[in-house]
Amino acid sequence: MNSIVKSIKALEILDSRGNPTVRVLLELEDGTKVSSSVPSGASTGEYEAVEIRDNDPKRYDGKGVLKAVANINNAIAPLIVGMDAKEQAKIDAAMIALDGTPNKSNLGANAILGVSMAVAKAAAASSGLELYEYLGGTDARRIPVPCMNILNGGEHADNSVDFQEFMAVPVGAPTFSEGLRYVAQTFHALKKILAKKGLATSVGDEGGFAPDLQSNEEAMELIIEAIQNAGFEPGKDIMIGIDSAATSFCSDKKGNYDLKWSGAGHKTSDNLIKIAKEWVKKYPIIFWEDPLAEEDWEGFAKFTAELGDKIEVIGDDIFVTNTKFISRGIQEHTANSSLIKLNQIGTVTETIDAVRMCRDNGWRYLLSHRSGETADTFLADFAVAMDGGHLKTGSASRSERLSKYNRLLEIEMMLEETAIYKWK
Ligand code: 2PG
Ligand code: MG
Repeated sequence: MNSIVKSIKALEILDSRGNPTVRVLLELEDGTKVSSSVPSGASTGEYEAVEIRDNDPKRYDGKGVLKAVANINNAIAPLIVGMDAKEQAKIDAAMIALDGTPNKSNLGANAILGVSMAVAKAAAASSGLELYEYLGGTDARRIPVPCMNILNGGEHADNSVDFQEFMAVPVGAPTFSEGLRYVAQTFHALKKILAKKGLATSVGDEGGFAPDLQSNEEAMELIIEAIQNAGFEPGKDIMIGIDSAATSFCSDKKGNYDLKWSGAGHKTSDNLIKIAKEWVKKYPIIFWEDPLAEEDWEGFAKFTAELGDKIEVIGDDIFVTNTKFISRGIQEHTANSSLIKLNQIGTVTETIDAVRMCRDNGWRYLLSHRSGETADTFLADFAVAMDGGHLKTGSASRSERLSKYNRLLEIEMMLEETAIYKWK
C-alpha cells in the first residue's frame, strides 16, 4: 500500500462552544481519506503550545482560525505532501522545525496538531488497522476507566462552585461498559436530586450539571448521595476525582487564592492543602488534579508530600504535557501524575514522549479532552493505545463528550474477551 501523503486541506469549523477551530482533510496516494478536528481549552496553562487565533474583532470576537488554516494550506501542506504517513515522528519533527519556535507560535499548535492527528489516522487506515491498534500495537487492550465529570464549576460554568470538575470514577466496575453505566446512572441520579432541591439542572461546558451551591463541599455531598441513589457504594464501586483548576482562582503568583465564585474568599496554599486533607479523610477521593496553581510549585510539592501516598496528585496547567516541566516535577516531587492533552504540546509524537516520561518514572497519567471539543474521537483510541488506565472526557451529555465514550464501547466490543479494565 502506498501511504504517501497526496494532499492536505484545512478549513475553519465550529467547536462545542460555537468557537472556530481547525479541521484537516488529508488524502494518501492509495486513496485513504481522513479528517481530524482540533480541541481548545478555556482554563489554559500559561506555557501551553500556542493556539493561533486571528484576533480580528469583526469575526467571531477575534477567535477566528483562518491564519492557522492558511498556515496548513500554504506552509505545512507543501512540506508534508510526498512524505510517508507511517513516519509520524519524522513528519512531526519536520513541522516542529518549520515552525522554529519552542511553543509553536509561528504556525500554531492548532495547525500542527490537526495535521499530526490526521497523519496518524491516515497511516492506521492505510494499514488496515484501527487507530488504537496502529498507535498501541497488539498490546493496546486496556480500556480506560471513564472519569465522568458530572458537576461543573470554575471557568466551565456560570455558577457558585470554585472547583472546575467533580468526576465520578467507577473503579469497582468489572468492565468499561459497566463502568460507563455506573457513572451515567449516577449522572441521572444527580439530576433528580438537583431537580428535587429546586437547583438548576442545566449543564456546563463539559456536560456536567452546574447548579449554584452553598459551598464547594455541598458538591461532594450531592455526588455521594447521587452515587447511592443510583444503587452504588461510594468508595467501593465509585470514587470521586476533582480538578480544582486552581490557576483560575489564583490571585497572585505567590500562593494566594481567591475562592471568588463561591464567595469563600482568600485562601493560602496551606489553607487549600488543609481543606484537601479534611476532604480526603471524609470522602472517597481517588485523585486531585491542579489542587494549586501553575506557578505554585512549592505548594504543589507540599500537597503531594501530605497526600501523595493516599491519592493520585495530577498536574495539568503546571506541566502542560511538556517533558521539560514533567521532568522538573519528577525531580521536585511536585505530583505523582500528569494530565495529558494533545493540544497542550501540539504533536502526537511529543504527547507520546510525555506519556513515556511518566511511565518510565513510575508516574500515572490521565488522558484528557478539552472543554472546547468536536466529535472527533481520536482521544478515545489514543487513550487505549497509551495504556494509561483512565481518561476524562466529560459527562453523560453533549455528543462531543459521548462520542469518545461511545468509541470506547466500540473498541471494547472489538477486543471482546481480551479487553482489560482495571484502575491500576
Ligand atoms: C482541564 C480541562 C479539561 P480546559 O482543566 O483539565 O477538562 O479544561 O480544556 O478548559 O483547559
Ligand atoms: Mg485541568
